[in-house]
Amino acid sequence: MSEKIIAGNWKMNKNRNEALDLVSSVLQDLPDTSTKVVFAPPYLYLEEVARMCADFSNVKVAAQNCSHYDKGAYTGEISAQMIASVNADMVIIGHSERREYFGEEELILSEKVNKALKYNLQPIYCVGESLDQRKAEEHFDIIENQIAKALFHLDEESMKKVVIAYEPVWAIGTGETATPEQAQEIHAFIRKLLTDQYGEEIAKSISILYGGSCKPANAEGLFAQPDIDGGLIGGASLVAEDFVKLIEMRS
Ligand code: 3PY
Repeated sequence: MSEKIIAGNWKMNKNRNEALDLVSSVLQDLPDTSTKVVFAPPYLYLEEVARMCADFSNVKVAAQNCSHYDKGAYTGEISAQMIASVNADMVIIGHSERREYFGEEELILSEKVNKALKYNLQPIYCVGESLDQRKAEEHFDIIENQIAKALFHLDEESMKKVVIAYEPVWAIGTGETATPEQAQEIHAFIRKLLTDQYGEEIAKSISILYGGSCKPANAEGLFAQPDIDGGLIGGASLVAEDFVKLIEMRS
């Protein structure tokens, strides 16, 4: 069975004090749950956040990106090994903002997935179509391409460690959300791709999260869908009470 997960992608928000305050508030009000809770703060705070979460077995810490290089003369880059060395557990790879503003494509993203796995970080691999692609009814092809090219070289053991997040680009930072039916349709399609490639048992064990303006006001319908295992949360993860509410709703 796939794990339930609520992951907060903070993006480039919060100074150090604000970051630590947010984590303490969430931990203080953390519901008693087996749902996996993930904080993805900016790199700078990973070590301290990991330390704060160390006593909570279901709370994990993720970086928002990692380099596709192992190490060396790559000014400004942060490697998967560095992220693992400060006790983070996971890394978001291929968020649409990385694809759009930093030109990241499948070839590089598949290498980032490899690097994450090499250093025992669980990848949260993001996929999603733009509004134009959806209007042109290309969304299934786009998602298939994003998944096949970056993930289908993995063997079964590696694939089992991957989390997938479906984030329609038209629903990110726009206040728009996919309807539960639209999201479920894509999640079921992703599950089918995984089944065809790796078999039903592995496909059922992989968590597929919905992202894209997911918040307490719209999460109920989304989380009720059979193939939506949780959420990758943007803005609502920056407000402790909203994030805690989402954890409760997914518990
Ligand atoms: C959003 O909800 O805006 C996100 O991009 C989550 O990753």
